[in-house]
Amino acid sequence: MNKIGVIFDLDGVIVDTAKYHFLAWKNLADDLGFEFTETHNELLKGVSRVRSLEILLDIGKVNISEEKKQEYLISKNEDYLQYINKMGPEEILPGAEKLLDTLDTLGINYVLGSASKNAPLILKQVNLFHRFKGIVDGNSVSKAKPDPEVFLIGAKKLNLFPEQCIVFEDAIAGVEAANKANMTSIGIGDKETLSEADYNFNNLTEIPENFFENFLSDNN
Ligand code: B16
Ligand code: MG
Repeated sequence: MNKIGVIFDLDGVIVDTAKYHFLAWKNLADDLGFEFTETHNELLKGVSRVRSLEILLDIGKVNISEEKKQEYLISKNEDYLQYINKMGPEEILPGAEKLLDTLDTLGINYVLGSASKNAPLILKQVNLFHRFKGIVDGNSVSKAKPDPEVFLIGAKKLNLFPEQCIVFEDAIAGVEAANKANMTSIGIGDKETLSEADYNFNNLTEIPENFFENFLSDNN
């Protein structure tokens, strides 16, 4: 029996939905009358929808009622979903499908561990939903990353202890969550930004063929 499992973040690891979040948040900022740049958008990566809105309102120095916030959360998501509904398998990031194939061949189970409440829809759009043994998303957690909750639930779905789980993440908050959960963290993206990760790769095409075999022999 294999004694390791994998937990994948979604945005920035399997697909790049950050560009659609950007367009939708920028629309809201335009309506509110302030500039929202791609650099600002970096601050929202891996962060929950509610927290993203708070960061955006801070950037624009806008003060609004709770009721208005709820309204904006709904309208931003409706806007975002227009882009998501047009997504297809061609948007899967390079190396992702090959990596899933490798895990299937090795008999290693994998689940999703994403902050997004839209994660099931996105995975269905790109035709990967059926491949995951479980989905942990923004609807399943009460505490957002960097809290380890999302990954600890993922470990339960894998029937594994946290130490047996390997997490692929592109956001600082996600790497922190994986480390707090006592899992092996793999940072995907800028090595300097994700310096807290146990391993770093620029993207999934860089994962060596024998990467998981080393873990299997360590754990057996
Ligand atoms: P939603 P991940 C995260 O996905 C995104 O990186 C982040 O920018 C977004 O705010 C969050 O999902 C919530 O998304 O509005 O769809 O619920 O990286 O955790 O897969
Ligand atoms: Mg991410």
